[in-house]
Amino acid sequence: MKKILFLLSVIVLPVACHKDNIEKDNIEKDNVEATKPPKTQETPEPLKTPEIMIGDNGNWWIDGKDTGVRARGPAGEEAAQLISITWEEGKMVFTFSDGRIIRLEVEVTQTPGIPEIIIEEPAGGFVADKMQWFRLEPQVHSQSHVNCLWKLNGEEISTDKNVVHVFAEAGIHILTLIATNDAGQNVRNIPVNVRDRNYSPWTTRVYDFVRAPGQHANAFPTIPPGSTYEDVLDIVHETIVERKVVSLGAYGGYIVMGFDHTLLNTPGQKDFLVHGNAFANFAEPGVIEVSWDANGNGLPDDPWYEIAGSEYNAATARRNYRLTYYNPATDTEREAGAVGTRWTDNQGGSGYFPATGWPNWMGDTIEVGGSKYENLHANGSVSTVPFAYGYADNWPNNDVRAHIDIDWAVDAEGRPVHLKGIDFVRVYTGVFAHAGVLGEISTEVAGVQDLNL
Ligand SMILES: [Ca+2]
Ligand SMILES: [Ca+2]
Ligand SMILES: [Ca+2]
Ligand SMILES: [Ca+2]
Repeated sequence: MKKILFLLSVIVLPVACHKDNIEKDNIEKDNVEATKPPKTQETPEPLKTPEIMIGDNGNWWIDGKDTGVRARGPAGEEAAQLISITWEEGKMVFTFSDGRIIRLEVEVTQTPGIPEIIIEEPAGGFVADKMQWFRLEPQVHSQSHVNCLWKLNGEEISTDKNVVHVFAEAGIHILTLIATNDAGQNVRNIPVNVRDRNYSPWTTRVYDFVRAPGQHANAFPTIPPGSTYEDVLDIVHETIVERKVVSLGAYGGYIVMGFDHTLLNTPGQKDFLVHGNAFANFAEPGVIEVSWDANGNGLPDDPWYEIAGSEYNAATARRNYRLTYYNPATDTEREAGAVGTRWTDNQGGSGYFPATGWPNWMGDTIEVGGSKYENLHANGSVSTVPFAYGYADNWPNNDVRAHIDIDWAVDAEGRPVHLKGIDFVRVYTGVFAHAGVLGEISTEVAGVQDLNL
C-alpha cells in the first residue's frame, strides 16, 4: 500500500488570498487546510494534524500560534508556493517553490475530535501468509470513549482495537478499521497481501506427551529403557508424523500436537479428525481439546477449549478431575498384598487400577486430569460402545462420526467459544476403565488430519 500522499494542491498558499483588513487575531483560514504530512521513520506521526495558516500579520501560524516566521516576501510580492511539508526530528519542514525552507518546532497536542488512528505500515505494505495468524495493533487516540470495529472485505470480524485474523485465501484483502467516538468516526482501509502457501494436512509437531500406566507402558511406540522425557518426545514425534499409533495409557494420558498452519474453523463444516485405531465396538474414547496461539509465541501455552462431544453433559461426567497414579515399584504407601497401581483423585476417591505397566521415564507419580466420562461397557464383555460423537479413538477413522467441528469447543465454564482456527490439539484418555484381557481403556492417536486442506 502506498502511503497517503501529501496533496500539494490543497496547500498552495498564494498571498493574494490574504486579507489585509481582517481584525487583529482573526486569522485567515482560506486555502490553508493541509492533509496529514507523510511520516518518516525518524519521527512519530503526530496525534493531530496541525492547523497551518497565514495570520493577518503575514506570519505563519500553527495551531493558532504566531511562529514569527514571515509567510511572504516584501509587500506587494506574491508568496512563493509551498510545495511540501515533511517531518524531520520533531520539526515541520516547509519547502517553497523558490527554494526557501522553513523549519518550525510544532507542539502537537491532542484535541477533542474524532479518533486518531496511527498504523505503522511496513515498507511495501502489509503481507501475510495464508492460514497463519495476522496481527495488527494500531494506536487509536481519543479523548472520549472509542469503539473499534474491524471489517474484512466489508464483513465484521472484530470489535477489539487490535485485530488478529487468519486468512483462508491468498490475494489482496482489505481490512477496515472504524474507530468511533462522541465526535465522529475515523475509517482506515488497510490492504493486506496474503501469500499462497502449501501446507501439510497432517500433524507436523508433537509438543508434549504424558503416558498413563497401562499394558503398553513402554510400547506403541517402543520406548527404550533409560529414555529421558526429551527422548520420548522425539520418538513420539517421529511416530506421529509417520502416522503411526501412539498409545496414551489409562485415564488422563495425553499428547499435544500441532501443525504447520492454523487449522481453520470452516463455517458449517467439520474441520478435523483425530486418527486412532478404533474398530467396531471397541472404542477407547479420548477427550479432545483445542487451542490457538493467542499470545503469538508459537507454543501451546494458551487457554484450552474442550470439544464438547456427546457425553459432555452426561450426568456422570466429571469436570476438573485430577488423578494421581503411584509407581508400584516405588510406592511406599501401597498396602501389603495389593494388586495393581495405586491411585488417588481430587474427589476423595482411591484404589488400585488393574494395569501395572509403568512408563519408565515418568518417575514416582503421574498426575493427569481434565474431564472424565463413564465408559459405555457392554455388560462386562471386552467390547466398548462408542460415544455418539466428538471424541478420538471412538469411531473408525473412515467413519464420518469421527469428524470434529471446532464449533463444538467450549470454555472452562461450558460456554461455546467461536474460534477462527486452532493451532494445537490435546487428546487424553477420557475414561478410567479396564477391559479385562484387553487391558485398560487407553486412547490411541495417530495424528490429526485437517479435513479442509
Ligand atoms: Ca467448522
Ligand atoms: Ca484404541
Ligand atoms: Ca502460545
Ligand atoms: Ca488402547
